[in-house]
Amino acid sequence: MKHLKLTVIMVLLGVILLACSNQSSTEKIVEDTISEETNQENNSVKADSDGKVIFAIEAIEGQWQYSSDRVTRAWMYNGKLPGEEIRVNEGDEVELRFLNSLPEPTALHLHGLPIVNEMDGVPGITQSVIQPGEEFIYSFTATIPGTYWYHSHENSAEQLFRGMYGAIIIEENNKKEYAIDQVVFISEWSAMLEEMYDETEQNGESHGNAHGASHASHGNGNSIELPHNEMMNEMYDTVVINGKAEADISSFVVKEGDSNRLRFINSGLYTQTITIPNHEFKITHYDGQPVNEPTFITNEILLIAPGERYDVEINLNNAGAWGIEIYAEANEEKLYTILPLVYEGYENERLQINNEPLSTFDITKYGQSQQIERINNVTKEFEMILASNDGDDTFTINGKKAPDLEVYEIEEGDVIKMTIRNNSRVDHPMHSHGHFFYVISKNGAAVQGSPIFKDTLNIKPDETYEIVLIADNPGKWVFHCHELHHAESGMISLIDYAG
Ligand SMILES: [Cu+2]
Repeated sequence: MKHLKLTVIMVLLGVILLACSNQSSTEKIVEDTISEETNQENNSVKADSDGKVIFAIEAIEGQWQYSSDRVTRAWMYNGKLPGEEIRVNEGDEVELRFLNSLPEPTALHLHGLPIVNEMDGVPGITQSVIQPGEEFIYSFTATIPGTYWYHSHENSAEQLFRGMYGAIIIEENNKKEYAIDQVVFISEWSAMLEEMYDETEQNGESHGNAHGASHASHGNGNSIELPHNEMMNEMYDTVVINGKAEADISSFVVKEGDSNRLRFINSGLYTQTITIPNHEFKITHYDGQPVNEPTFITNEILLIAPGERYDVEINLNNAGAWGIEIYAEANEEKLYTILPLVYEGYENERLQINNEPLSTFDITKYGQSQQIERINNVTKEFEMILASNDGDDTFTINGKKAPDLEVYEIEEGDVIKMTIRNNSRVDHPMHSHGHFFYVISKNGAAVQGSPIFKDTLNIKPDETYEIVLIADNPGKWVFHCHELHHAESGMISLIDYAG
């Protein structure tokens, strides 16, 4: 069996990618007159005289209590974890006036949104990194409704771990009113990792490559040899739901018949499983995009990989106190938690979890099929071979390791068919910036159910998918693994085309 040393994994955790930039200095915020507050309870949301919706977002350090015995020094957007929710209407012009009050550089990626390239928030590719004390205005038009999120794209494994993520919800025009419309962020936390990060900082080392040097002698000074996934399982100890753990996780308190939309977002590093007990449920959206004619299903486990979103509607017709089980597929024993779903009047009852046989949800056979004309005229075909070598300290795309990027050269208007194959031993949730894509086949079998239109697709070991991406948004866009350790260890490619 291949092994890697603790030293190596710590380098892997710490490397800042793509940090250098030759682009012009950060844009300065423009002072506009703020005429009206759109939300009285939320001082960070304003509308200006042109009707623009403006959010003030500050990245700031603070204390965060995950649970009664887990307090951490977190990095948060507006002091919240998850960060300030950006909820806007379809068609809105939106500005995020972002201020970096952290001790280190950062940048803000708008995950899933089909925005213009300069707003994509990838230092070294689309903008200069935002230094401590600097500001940057992210602006976009809320064109396509859905569940999105924003997060750091700089030193991202550490910055997301410390809390730098929040939801962006674009509500449909004429949208259905839900009694419950709520985001459920799933991530993980690690006491060991926090200690390691803090130790690096106390030693006065900069973030990034410093981790390797620092952590080589962590603990008793002996390196521990472990495969990548076992090292992960040693480190991460807690599942976090909406910034809370264990008994501090907020319950959904519901009434029978309540209409609902639960927007699950995986902001962590593990593929997580969601088990909704003794209720029918529908999956209405993949990565914010509607499923064609979803049907109610029961006793199916939903897998959600890093970066993915699933909107779920539960048929609330079975009053009681229920526990939605959420656990990491690769570490059920340690990374397991329960999200309570409690009907009014049952608050003091013991939570019941699923006790029926379960199968795994198959995205390729769900909902009704539908012809998508525009994906039929493929103009270019590419491969994306995902691999790791030398004991998983390096993750590659077509044998290349960032910053030596595999570049897919295309032109505006191309219809690209990409065959993605995972030759490694771990999951790779691949995320395309600035574009959704259609999943058309899995392991040689065509998708039978609803069209699958997503921006993040998990490729498990030995799986092969074909996707079709339409080049309708020119720029330099990264297409990378959202297990951020893998991205920081090389698994990043680039789609590059002019308009
Ligand atoms: Cu990966």
